[in-house]
Amino acid sequence: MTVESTAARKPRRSSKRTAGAGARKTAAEPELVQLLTPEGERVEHPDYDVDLSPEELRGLYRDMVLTRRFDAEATSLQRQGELGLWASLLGQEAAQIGSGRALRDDDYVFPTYREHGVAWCRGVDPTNLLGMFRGVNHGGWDPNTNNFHLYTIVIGSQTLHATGYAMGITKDGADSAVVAYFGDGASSQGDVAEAFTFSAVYNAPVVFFCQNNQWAISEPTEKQMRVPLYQRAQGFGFPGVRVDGNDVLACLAVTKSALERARRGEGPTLVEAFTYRMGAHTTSDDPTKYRADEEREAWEAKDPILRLRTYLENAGHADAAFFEELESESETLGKRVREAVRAMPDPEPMAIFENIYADGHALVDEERAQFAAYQASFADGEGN
Ligand SMILES: Cc1ncc(C[n+]2csc(CCOP(=O)(O)OP(=O)(O)O)c2C)c(N)n1
Ligand SMILES: [Mg+2]
Repeated sequence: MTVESTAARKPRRSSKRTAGAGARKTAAEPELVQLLTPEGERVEHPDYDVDLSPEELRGLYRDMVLTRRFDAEATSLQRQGELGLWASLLGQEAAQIGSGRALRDDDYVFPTYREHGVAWCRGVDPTNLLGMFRGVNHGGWDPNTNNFHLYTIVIGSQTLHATGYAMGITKDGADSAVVAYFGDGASSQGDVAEAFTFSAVYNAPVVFFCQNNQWAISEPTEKQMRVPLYQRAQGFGFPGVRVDGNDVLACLAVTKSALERARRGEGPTLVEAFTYRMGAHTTSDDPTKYRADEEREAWEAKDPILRLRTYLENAGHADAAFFEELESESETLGKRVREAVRAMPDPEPMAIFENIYADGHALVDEERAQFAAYQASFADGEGN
């Protein structure tokens, strides 16, 4: 259900569209936009819909399977000592692929550190992400190659970058839009409140896509909010909507609608994708210390990949050959990723001073000179 503000001056959808809803099967959760139930049954929603061909549906399934595979490889590589850290997206594939596939090429994404599925949709090579977690590429890639900004670890800060970028789009007179990804924990940050205020007042074309995965490391959502997260938007003067974050179709439909609204010049939307972090916060975390196994088991029944598979099979949209081929593609991806990580060279030490300021900076020059002297002190015959 969408919360519309009076400031947004957008009329509610006509009741005509909802009139027949009684005859249709609707989602069980009152506040949750859902188009595909956990049992894989296609349901209708009065405000949101997607019309996808069997090929497009298989494409979404493929994206989710390959993203999960890549993520599992990364976790294993960290356990083998090949990566310093990994933040798994396990369980959040639908939220990321659904929203990621709603984007246009000229839209811009500001991710946090767990958006591997969105990176996949943007065409960022997974090995780039792994280079960062191996500590060999100094944190990045060229954001403008895929309109996918660098991973941001300072919680919530990227919502401000996204808002500023979106305000710039308006000044350029373009009709592209921005998506800022962040988590339930990040929603408690002052930066996020500031981003909401600025984007609302300046009518910035930005979609705030919050993956409420129920946990901020060991802090449950009860310690972050008194009202459902999506309702916060109302106080800032823009719509908020809660979507089933494990339903790739609903995530696609809701994000598309929010992006279209932004392009029409109607300002921001807060999308709360209600999902679950199935794994640990990162490979440095042990969730058994603070949450019960039953909770994870309950969410396993809502698995985003399984429900789409059930739907594809029941609707006759995918056959055994498709799933077999995908399994072999998945194996190939895993092998490619493992080999690429192991072959990554250590970075050239002085490279850390590159790509900081476009035109150089006196302080960086000073630090570079100091570090060069320090490096030189290890040369034969010196420092003994
Ligand atoms: C400003 C800031 N404060 C604290 C941290 C430490 N920290 C890293 S991740 C995290 C929790 C974030 O939770 P959430 O926003 O729900 O995202 P999730 O990890 O669940 O995807 C915290 C507190 C940080 N990185 N930045
Ligand atoms: Mg969280």
